[in-house]
Amino acid sequence: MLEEKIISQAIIEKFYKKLLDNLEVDIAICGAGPSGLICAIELAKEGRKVAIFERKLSIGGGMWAGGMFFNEIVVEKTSEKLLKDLGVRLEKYKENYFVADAVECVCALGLEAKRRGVNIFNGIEVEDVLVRKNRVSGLVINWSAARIAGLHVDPLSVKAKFVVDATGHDAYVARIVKEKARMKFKKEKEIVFKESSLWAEKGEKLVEKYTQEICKGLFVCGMAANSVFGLPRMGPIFGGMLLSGKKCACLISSFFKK
Ligand code: 48F
Repeated sequence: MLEEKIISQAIIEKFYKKLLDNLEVDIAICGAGPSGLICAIELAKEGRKVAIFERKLSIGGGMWAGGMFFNEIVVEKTSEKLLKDLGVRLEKYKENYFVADAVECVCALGLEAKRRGVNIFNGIEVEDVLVRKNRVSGLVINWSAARIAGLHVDPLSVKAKFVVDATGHDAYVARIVKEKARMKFKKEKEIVFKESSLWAEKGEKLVEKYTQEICKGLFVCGMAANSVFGLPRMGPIFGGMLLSGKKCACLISSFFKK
């Protein structure tokens, strides 16, 4: 015997509790692409309370489609271990080039994040930020479906000790902080909000280097970092995304240890 009312009750009660539990978190990450997922995993490993808000129904961002829908991804030696540790099978293609199935990578990242206790809210997008005492202190969220339907629905808010912009090429959160919250960035003169043309080697090196706290409480990682600082995109190579997410987690973690 199956009772539809009980099925509905189970879903509503469980989700309601999850949302309530995440109205205040240690780290709120916007975007469940590779950089956001790795960042979340590393922080959750240390016992931090992490929530990710992803506007699409699916996690994985640009990782599913490899290059031009050819769903294989390439990583360098420096990040091979990060994927291996998640159980992803990699093949050495040439010295310093490793390939892995893109779908396997996304699934492994998602599973690890869930197993580590990361709360992933898919279908929910970030539309604004909370700023208190000149510090980014949380995210303002809403159903992606409301925007798609063109409905005016007021949002809800989530408090966070740290916020991560892992929105990829859009650098959405950083833009909002600049345009709406009108905050000044630490390296104001270097901020351009326009990634430059594809250059794999340069883009990969710089994405990790430029992963940082851009104003109090707000970190950028992954392609969002390149976008904010006008650095080259790197195309279908993903090692830099993983290393950037990991670096972001280390930087945030060091604040907790202070
Ligand atoms: O684009 P995405 O995969 O970002 P990433 O982690 O990785 C970049 C690579 O995929 C690729 C590349 C190769 O190295 O350059 O592009 O930097 O994932 C970003 C995620 O953020 C979501 C978006 O749907 C995607 O899944 N996102 C963007 N804006 C919002 C958002 C928003 N306002 N609210 C919630 N999610």
